[in-house]
Amino acid sequence: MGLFELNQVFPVATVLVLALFLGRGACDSICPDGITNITGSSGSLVYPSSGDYGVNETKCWKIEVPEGYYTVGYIYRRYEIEPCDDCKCDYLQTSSSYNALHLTTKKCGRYSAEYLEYLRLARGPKAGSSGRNKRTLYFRFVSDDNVHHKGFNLTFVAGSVSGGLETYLNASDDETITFGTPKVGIENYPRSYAQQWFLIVPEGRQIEINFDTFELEQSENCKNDYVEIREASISLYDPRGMSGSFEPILSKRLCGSTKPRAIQSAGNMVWVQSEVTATLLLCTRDSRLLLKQVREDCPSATH
Ligand SMILES: [Ca+2]
Repeated sequence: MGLFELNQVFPVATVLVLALFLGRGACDSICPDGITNITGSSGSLVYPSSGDYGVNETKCWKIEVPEGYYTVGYIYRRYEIEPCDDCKCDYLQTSSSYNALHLTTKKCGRYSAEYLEYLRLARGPKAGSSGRNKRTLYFRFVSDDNVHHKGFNLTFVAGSVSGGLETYLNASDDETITFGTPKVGIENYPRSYAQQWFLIVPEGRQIEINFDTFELEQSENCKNDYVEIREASISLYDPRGMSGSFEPILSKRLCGSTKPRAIQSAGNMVWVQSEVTATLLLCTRDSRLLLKQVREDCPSATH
């Protein structure tokens, strides 16, 4: 229905906008005022920065996360866009493709910050994503000539691939746990292998990870073998499962043979993903990480 309405309504606007810009030799009708580029592994998109949005606006943004990540996940912290039937007054559109951006479903509505926070807790750290193997996400905001609201505020984070055997490790007070690839120090790690570890310490405590041995194949952007580390969470929506692939990043992909510095979490749960591809050529030995629970009164790890 939304798309049908879009096709009915937009040809007129398209002709007008094109006519305006042909004279200046510029641009297209999707984002006539250009695109604001946002790059990084996480960040926010806020519009407007204060007050209400203006009249007859068309604003566009492009979010791009670094190579090595799988997708862009996002969640709204503020969402106040004039509600109308089929969102034909003011609206927000999202797409991983620029050319399809103006054709995607128009979204509008007003949701309290408390409700959005409830959704975040219930559903986990993302409301939407750019899709599989898409590191780019576009947003397009359009307003009409009356009734303005406070607009939107979203946070985004690069999403990672998760996979392999899941291992859950709990540490009690001041306990140190050692874990790593199979038969650490005895054999090379397997040639095609993935594993994820969920590290859990009592609430109110943090986790410190120290690398004892670290020797993985070196590759550009660690595209072959790597270890990456994020905070982890449990969603109210599915309390059976822990996840980490869209949580705050504690370390980007790590590879090579330089031993990484200690990593310290903010929360009491951490996700560690290790992936080794079948294209492994170098003869590498093992990687081992030490999980050490941190007392609240311990000094911070060096970053
Ligand atoms: Ca309006």
